[in-house]
Amino acid sequence: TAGQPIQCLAAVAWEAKKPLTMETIEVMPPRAGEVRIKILYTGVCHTDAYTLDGHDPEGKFPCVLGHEGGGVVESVGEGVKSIQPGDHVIPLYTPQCYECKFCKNPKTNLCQKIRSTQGQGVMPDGSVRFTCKGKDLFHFMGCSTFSQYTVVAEISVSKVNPKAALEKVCLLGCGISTGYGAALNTAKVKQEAHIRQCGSAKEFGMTESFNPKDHPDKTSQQALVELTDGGLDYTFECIGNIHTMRAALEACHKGWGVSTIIGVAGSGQEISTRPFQLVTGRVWKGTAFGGWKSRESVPKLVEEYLNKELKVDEFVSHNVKLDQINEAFDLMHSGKSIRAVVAL
Ligand code: AHE
Ligand code: ZN
Ligand code: ZN
Repeated sequence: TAGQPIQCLAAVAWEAKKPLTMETIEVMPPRAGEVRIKILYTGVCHTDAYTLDGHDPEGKFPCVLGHEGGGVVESVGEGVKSIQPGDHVIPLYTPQCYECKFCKNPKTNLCQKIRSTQGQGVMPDGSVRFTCKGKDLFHFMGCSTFSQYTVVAEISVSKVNPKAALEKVCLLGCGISTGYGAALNTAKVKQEAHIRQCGSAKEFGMTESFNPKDHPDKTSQQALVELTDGGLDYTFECIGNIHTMRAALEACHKGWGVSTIIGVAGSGQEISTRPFQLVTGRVWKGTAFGGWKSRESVPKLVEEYLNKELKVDEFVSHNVKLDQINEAFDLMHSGKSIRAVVAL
């Protein structure tokens, strides 16, 4: 198949706010510095829904969504040195080129080498590798994992230990790495208990829960500050709601509380708070892909999983087939799933 177009199935997003449809698409061979991957599994993330629902200012249609995949390299383009056919890989929406000024700076993971073309839904040379019914399809987040084959830049590929089940570690392509890294790398949470991964349930180390509806006479931040003797040491906003972002900052303890934004807010939305909140020692931060420098870190996260130091299996709440991918979106919207993993 190397050097030839491949026909395969993909879930195509033809336009915003419409369900994905199953299509046979053509996937061009990888050009110089590119890799073609047979995607075996993909998670579905809220960011896929966010773009599909028309909230993403960078959303381009028609496109192939998906950015939480795992697969096997089918072929590589000219000059590709770091990856070979047969390698088990996780595509990376935050690449790592090792050359740009962001990659050279230990303070950030935000490689900018291909950020502008990635945001435009095209490969670094400005063209696309997908067609369907005679139309070009845009790429998404440099990954497009809702297709049985995809083409990505070499700098957007992490090679992982083939002993790790791709149907689990695909989730290290976004959700798990983002949450874990937000606590570890961005907020720099100190307690061991937290480093052992807080999640959404007791299974992951949760000891308390808080429902603002139980405090109808107060704002969430007022109630939380009272319940915690002055506020929380660390808060994380994961849902992309600007009101929760404010509440999460203001629920932090005066003098030292750190609030980290992970959630992606819709086009045109802005955050606000009284500057006094920052003057009095609360810190507002944000994180993308958990601050992990991706190509060097994802293989290590996979090793942590294999050594049973990092939970991954527990996040897979549902398994579906590619032609049921819209049901995976429904499960996510209804809050019934943690992660539905799609088998391609
Ligand atoms: N395209 C959006 C921004 C979307 C966004 O913030 N994406 C996150 C990852 S979400 C993972 O589920 C991210 O890492 N962003 C860094 C980047 O460079 O995009 C918009 O607002 O334009
Ligand atoms: Zn995501
Ligand atoms: Zn870079």
